[in-house]
Amino acid sequence: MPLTKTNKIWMDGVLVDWDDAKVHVLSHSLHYGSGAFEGVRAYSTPEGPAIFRLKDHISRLFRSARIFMIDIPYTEQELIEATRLTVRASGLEECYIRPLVYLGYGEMGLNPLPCPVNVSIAVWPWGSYLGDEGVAKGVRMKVSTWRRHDPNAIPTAAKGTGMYVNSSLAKVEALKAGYDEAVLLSPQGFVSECTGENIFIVRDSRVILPDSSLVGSLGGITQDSVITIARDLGYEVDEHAALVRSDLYTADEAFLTGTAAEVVPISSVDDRLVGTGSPGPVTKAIQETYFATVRGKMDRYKDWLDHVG
Ligand code: PPE
Repeated sequence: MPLTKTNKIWMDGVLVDWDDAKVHVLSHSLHYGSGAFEGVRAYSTPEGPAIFRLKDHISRLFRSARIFMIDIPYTEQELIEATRLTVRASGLEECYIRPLVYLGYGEMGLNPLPCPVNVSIAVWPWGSYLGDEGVAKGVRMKVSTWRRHDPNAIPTAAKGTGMYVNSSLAKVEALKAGYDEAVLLSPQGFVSECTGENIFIVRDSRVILPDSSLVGSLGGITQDSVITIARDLGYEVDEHAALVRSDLYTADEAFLTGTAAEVVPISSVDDRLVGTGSPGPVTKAIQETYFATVRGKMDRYKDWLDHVG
């Protein structure tokens, strides 16, 4: 589906028209994948549009940049304000937000250090990433033949643009084989994460997820929110598990989490139904609470909302 254009994109301190948000073909990041980005969402709440965990996303952007030795020429607070401004300018009640730090046109060659650091923030309306049916009924997963990154080949704690070549390979493989999404194993064979989401299983009402340092998965902000929600709902959470692919086949329930995807049940993995194949009670309770939280209906989690003003 083509993107729905919005009014303005923030580029290096100014709001420019959507059609004018262009970069030079010799931008370093275009050639070498040398950039960092975030995915954030704004939701409609009873008090107007609010951005979910904006501060945490902007902090992660700065951590990603630090890992790549990219010096962002703004403060965290400035990018928080710029994000609010861009959402306000869109006039949208709900949108996806894509802050991007990229190296621009300057010198060619692998050394990124001499290149100018550019920042953009774009917003657009984006429905359920894995489809409304996926959110309601669950998605069909395939364990990818592609492995997730080795943290000593590429730093998995960063959300680096170039790293997503791996995710795209896995996504295309899964789609071509007739599945909705891929789950990737770590180089050592443990369940790591999906192409753009973290993964959880449920067994005997315990909520279990891979240890992100062990398996090189991104420390997801949705994952973190869901861990808190699950504990508050009274479930025991094991966030340091080492899961192998057969744990996915034998789980009572499984689901994935991400800003774009939100909370999505998994109906099958490699053609084995997870539980009954329909979303289970723990997944449903967590999903329902997550949607109520992001839309400002849960007082307990109001601190996670950043009102656009
Ligand atoms: N793992 C990966 C590889 C990942 O890209 C994301 C976010 C997550 C886990 C979940 O992180 P969080 O959003 O903080 O809960 N993926 C972003 C980009 C997705 C895309 O396809 O583009 C997102 O969800 O915005």
